[in-house]
Amino acid sequence: MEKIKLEALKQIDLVNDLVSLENIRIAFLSKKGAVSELMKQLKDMDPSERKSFGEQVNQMKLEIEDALIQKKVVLENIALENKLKQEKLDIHLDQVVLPKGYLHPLIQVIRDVEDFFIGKGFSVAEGPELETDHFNFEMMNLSKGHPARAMQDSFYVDPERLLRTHTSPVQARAMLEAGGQDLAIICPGKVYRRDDDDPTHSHQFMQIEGLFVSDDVNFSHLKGILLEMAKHIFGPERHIRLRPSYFPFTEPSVEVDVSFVKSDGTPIWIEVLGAGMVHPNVLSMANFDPNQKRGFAFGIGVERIAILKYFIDDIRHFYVNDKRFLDQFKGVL
Ligand code: FA5
Repeated sequence: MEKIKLEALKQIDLVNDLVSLENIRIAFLSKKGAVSELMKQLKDMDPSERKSFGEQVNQMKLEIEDALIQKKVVLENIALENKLKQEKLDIHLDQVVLPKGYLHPLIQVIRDVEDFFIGKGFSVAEGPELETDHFNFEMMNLSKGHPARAMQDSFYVDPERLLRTHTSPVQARAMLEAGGQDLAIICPGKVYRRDDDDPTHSHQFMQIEGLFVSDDVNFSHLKGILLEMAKHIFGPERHIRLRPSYFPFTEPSVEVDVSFVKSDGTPIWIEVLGAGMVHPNVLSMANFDPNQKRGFAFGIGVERIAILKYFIDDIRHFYVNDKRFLDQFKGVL
């Protein structure tokens, strides 16, 4: 009896599926099963033994039944879980992988120049693209009818308002806001001129204005920071050259060229910006005492920097949104 019981319990323990479990039940508990066979011995037994034998067989039957039921619950749960797993309905849409955007090469150049000047303690200022004649010209020492206005012919909205021809009006706005206090700002932004488009000129382009006003600033500070900027943008082997020039809002004024080696190996200079010491008239119009404060200023052509840095042959590539062109600047900065 004990052998039968142990054998039944062992088989129940090892079984892994419901069909085999049912076969075990049949083998031990059905009418022709091992336990029923034991019961059949009862009728040939001495009545004195019959009772306790019967009780023991019943007890064994109960134990085997109990093990069968417990195992059945376990196997049914496993079967249910497997079924649920198989029938699981995934309602997610397939993942749509969108291409990752990147910055336009001109914005990359602006960010690079901003990084450089922010590192030097400058802050970034902004001004309106639709500017008044007053700020675009008069506050820049270009009174009405000044002949130098012809260098920057523009798009007028009405006689007093125009699309700004340079970022220099931000100098005047920032100085007025500073209320006579020292300041160091740069201002990147779009500017507009009635220029004919060609490989190096556009009617809309970008500039980065720079202005530093303090008690003891002089021309060598201007030269030093521009040289350092050129090396930051183009690499340590670059040099700059300053040529005397004329802007009504700076005195003295210079045009700044950066050294460049053409693809055939010829070294040349290419103009990238205008600069100079802020004209005393510009300082006093913005409520600074020109006997106490001096300043330097510059206006960088962003496209020119990008053209030189990335060897671009036509400025118009920057504006037509040809992905074949733009894709070349993925992750440059
Ligand atoms: C000016 O606009 C002055 N406001 C710069 C300045 C600021 C001088 C502060 C002194 C002090 P200019 O017109 O030279 O200067 O323009 C500056 C730069 O803008 C040029 O060196 C050139 O790189 C770029 N630039 C000028 N015109 C165009 C154009 N049509 N298309 C693309 N870039 C241009």
